[in-house]
Amino acid sequence: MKDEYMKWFRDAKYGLFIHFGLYTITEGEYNGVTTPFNAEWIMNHINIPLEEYVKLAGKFNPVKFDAEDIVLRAKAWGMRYIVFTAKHHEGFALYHSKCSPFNVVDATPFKRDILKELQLACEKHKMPLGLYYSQAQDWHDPDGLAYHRDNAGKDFRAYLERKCKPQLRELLTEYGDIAILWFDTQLTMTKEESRECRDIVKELQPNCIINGRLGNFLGDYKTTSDNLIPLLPYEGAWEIPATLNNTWSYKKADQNWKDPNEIIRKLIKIVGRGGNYLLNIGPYPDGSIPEPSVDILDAVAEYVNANAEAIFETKLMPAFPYDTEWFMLTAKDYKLYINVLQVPPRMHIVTIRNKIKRAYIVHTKEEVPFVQQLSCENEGYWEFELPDSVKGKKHFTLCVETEEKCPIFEPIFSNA
Ligand code: JFZ
Repeated sequence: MKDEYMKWFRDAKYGLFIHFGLYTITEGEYNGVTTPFNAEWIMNHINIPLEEYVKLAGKFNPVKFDAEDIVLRAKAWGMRYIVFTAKHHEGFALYHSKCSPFNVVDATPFKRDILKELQLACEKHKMPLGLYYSQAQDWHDPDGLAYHRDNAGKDFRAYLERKCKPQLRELLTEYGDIAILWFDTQLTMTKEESRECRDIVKELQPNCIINGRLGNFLGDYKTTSDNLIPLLPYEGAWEIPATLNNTWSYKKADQNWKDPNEIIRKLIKIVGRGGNYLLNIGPYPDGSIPEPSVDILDAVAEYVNANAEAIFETKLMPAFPYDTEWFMLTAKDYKLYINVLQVPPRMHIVTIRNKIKRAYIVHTKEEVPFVQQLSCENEGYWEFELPDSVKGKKHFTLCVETEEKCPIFEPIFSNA
């Protein structure tokens, strides 16, 4: 298969995004002004002069950053890969870059190579590591682009040759196997410029997967707009980058944390439609993980770990024609998973035509008696007798083994 190297990614379904940089120190606020949007954009959005912004480096000292803890938490949360900000739009490198002294080792009192620590922890625990890299926007380099700014007069080719391409080479030769190169905001890059970046990745690490934001349709998969879930199943490989509140890097003023049940619902929707959920944390300035993020991901992990077979290695399935609130579907060959998010007093489902062989509760393996017949409107009608072990629970998943390889959903209007 031409994209065999993509298989692990398509099966992985659920990853941890980490946004960490100088912007973290601001917590979304500078000189008493709170940025109105994402905290990692603060320099751009509230117009902090570069000569002021670079002084943040002297305060960067995340002494509680613990790569081992982060990787072990990601595993406990059921996440199958990590994507970490090696260099965001601010231009600051979270690794010891030899081609730019504006980096965590040379420019801060912290002096530790954060990316090296994360790489070693990921290797130790067999966690695929991806790197976020802003390949066009660089608000520190005089020839790097900036969104919503006049970029006329900048020599972008000079920036590509002086910083972007050498840093890609550093990242792909000095930090082990890189599972994903997660590019971002190509802005006015030409197809040729995107192609040059792709060629470096594939020359140095052919199996490294490239996301859609390299630009000019040269990625290996589709990256949706932030937090935007496609309504219908999507055949290709795709991933949605998403937040737990409304910012990527930590923002004191943004305590709009999402409910774990909303995250579970989104995860099942995304997986059922063939995608990956890349869910973000933005560590505090001291490097530790915000408690609300931990609480949410711990709660989501209860569902993910109890029902892992209904999430990972699942396959794309046709769109279920009804808008259901209390359950959502995922599928494998000869298996349909009914992910019950609000446990009903009686469980019956219509409009599925598959022939049931057996049904069981995923997290207990308890067999579940069932009735299969036609409804008064001649639709497929399934009814299940739920065991006491799931009554009163927040959620559970029922696996229905079917005679057929793929789900068969009734069209809403048919004369059959
Ligand atoms: C970008 C970054 O600007 C942001 O700071 C964060 O890192 C996010 C994950 O990626 O934001 C984007 C980029 C592209 C789109 C939306 C937000 N888009 O294509 O819709």
